[in-house]
Amino acid sequence: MIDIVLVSTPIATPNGVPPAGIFSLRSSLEKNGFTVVCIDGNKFNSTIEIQIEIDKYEFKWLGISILTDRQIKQGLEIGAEYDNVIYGGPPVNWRWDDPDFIPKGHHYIKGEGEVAIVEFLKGNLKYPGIDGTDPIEIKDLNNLPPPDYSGHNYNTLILTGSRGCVRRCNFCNVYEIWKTFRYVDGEVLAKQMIEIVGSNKKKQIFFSDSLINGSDKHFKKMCNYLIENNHKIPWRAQFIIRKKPQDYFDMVAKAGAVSLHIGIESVSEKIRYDMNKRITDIDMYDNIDGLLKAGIPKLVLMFIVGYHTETEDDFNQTLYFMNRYKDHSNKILLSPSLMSFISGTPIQRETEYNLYWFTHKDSTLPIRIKRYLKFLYWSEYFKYLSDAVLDVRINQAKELVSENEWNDLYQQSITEAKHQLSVI
Ligand code: B12
Ligand code: SF4
Repeated sequence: MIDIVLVSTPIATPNGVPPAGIFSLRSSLEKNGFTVVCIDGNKFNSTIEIQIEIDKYEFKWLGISILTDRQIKQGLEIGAEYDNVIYGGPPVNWRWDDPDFIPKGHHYIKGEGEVAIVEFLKGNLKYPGIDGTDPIEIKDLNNLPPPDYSGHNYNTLILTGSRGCVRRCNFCNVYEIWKTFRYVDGEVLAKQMIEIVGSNKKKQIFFSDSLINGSDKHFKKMCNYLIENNHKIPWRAQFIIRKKPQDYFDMVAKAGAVSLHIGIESVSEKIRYDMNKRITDIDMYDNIDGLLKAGIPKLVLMFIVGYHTETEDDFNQTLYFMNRYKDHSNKILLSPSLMSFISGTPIQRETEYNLYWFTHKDSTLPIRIKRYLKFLYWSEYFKYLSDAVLDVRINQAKELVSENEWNDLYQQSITEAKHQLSVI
């Protein structure tokens, strides 16, 4: 009899990335003597197929991992067939407290699961986070073993170097979910990378951190350990811009970074400060230029189009930016999002902001959509986007207005975008 079968709910765009939650729980459980089987829901085509796989095992508990709100329905469908179920994952934090949400007798754990699930299996149902009580954060991440992916073949492995964030951008909910910033010692993290990759040189690490260089001291420690010990492990991560010399960017490249996601959000320095992003123009350009010069193969630059204080002049700086880097578009991928409300963000709670959002003449939905379409048009023109991404993004914006309104906005945006291109 296995103590627990852990199953992850499939996501629509897995990109070959493993469900790190269940493999992180597995290593903590096994360290404490429990037997575990992990089932990656992405490997199956339907709920029924997942249940058939689950039914191959005799188990005491079934743990269902739900990554985003989009997986809630299927997660509940899977669990509905069993009595001995425990749920976990980010959406559980804000949806599961409704007493009618899950069948009687099912359990759930809020927050980080590594310690709580061990306590649950030991029978300690009073441990914080279980069945609606407030969870507590794990103070020292150094005590957690890295996720155990053994027996499962992935080319990319997710690893966590830190939880929480050192920044406070006002459109973001990360620091509401993970209240304190905690990190794994840089040298310990480098050793975990080496351990989970093993002898397979093709494997890549994908860091789940909000910012891999949130603690700059430990980031440098990790990079230097990998460089000094000649470990060439490719890794991808989210990276924050800071004032740094060129040898810092060279260190990042030498340590194995193959792709860095950077939240630029807006080309306008004023808007970045309004967002509490607090990155100066000088630092933004120095970092992009420095990372390109160091030879990082891919920079994924994330943008928010249509922030409520953005004016046409702020937005138009985007075109200058795209033109400036056009010779590097094979190394730069632009990832725009249309500004929207995320629950739990400071800005969503500000009444003044809400009034502005709904009533201000410079920040109407049609204006925001037009800017977004121009952003997409220019990105495609300069080859910063793939066609697949372009279609998905256009369709997302299309859903926000009526068909007639969409056709007008589309025509106007393309005409204006072409005109602006012709005069740069
Ligand atoms: C990597 C990642 C992805 C990857 C997916 C990788 C994968 N695993 O398959 C990609 C890039 C594909 C992705 C996509 C999306 N993502 Co995402 N993603 C993340 C990210 C950065 C890391 C997840 C991770 O691996 N964490 C590390 C592991 C160890 O943590 P964990 O999974 O949370 O598991 C812990 C606990 O949750 C708990 N737990 C988990 N499962 C279980 C099960 C049981 C039984 C128990 C007891 C406990 C438990 O214990 C674990 C250990 O502490 C998180 C943010 C973050 N830093 O966590 C966002 C995050 C999960 N994503 C989010 C979102 C919104 C999305 C998208 C919807 C974005 C979009 N608009 O397209 C899409 C959804 C895709 C889809 N089609 O469904 C949100 C979810 C919020 C929500 N309520 O929906 C998050 C929290 C980011 C955020 N701050 O908003 N994502
Ligand atoms: S947007 Fe990124 S840098 Fe800003 S608070 Fe959120 S996770 Fe941190």
